[in-house]
Amino acid sequence: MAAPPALYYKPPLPFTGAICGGMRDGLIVVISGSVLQSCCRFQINFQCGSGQVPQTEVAFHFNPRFDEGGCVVCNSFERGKWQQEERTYEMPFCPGQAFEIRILVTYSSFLVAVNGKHFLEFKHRIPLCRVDTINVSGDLSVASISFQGPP
Ligand code: 9QG
Repeated sequence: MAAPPALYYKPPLPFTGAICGGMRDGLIVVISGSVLQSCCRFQINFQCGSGQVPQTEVAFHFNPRFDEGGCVVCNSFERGKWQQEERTYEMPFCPGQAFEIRILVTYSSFLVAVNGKHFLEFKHRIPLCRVDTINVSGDLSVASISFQGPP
């Protein structure tokens, strides 16, 4: 089977793709794009397989919401339901503006930086070895999704 690409260029949304090289400590996933002017929400999911919720489990759901006063909801979807939310009442994204999200995967957590600044940490709830797919959807456009870091 061919290896998944290290770069997805201008993927149409909703997008589901394999994580190049699989999840491992030191992997950096870079998502460049723009928030739509009319944005309510968008989401980035690191998930187990390419099915849709609720058929698949989501290890990390990153969900900026403009329709709730500007917050970012993080969660996992396990055993058929959404689990405990971790909310940040800070909004690093602006409708109509470009962004770069860098997600560093470590043995213990996802570390998210937005536009070059650390934003939040989400500790693993699902073992990394079960996570193999990235999914992006909602009110944004994506210029590229790339994977950097250890082979
Ligand atoms: O609302 O919250 C995160 O805790 C749910 C949302 C859900 C998640 C979840 O409906 O939305 O954000 O797949 C979904 O339904 C996502 C997009 C309690």
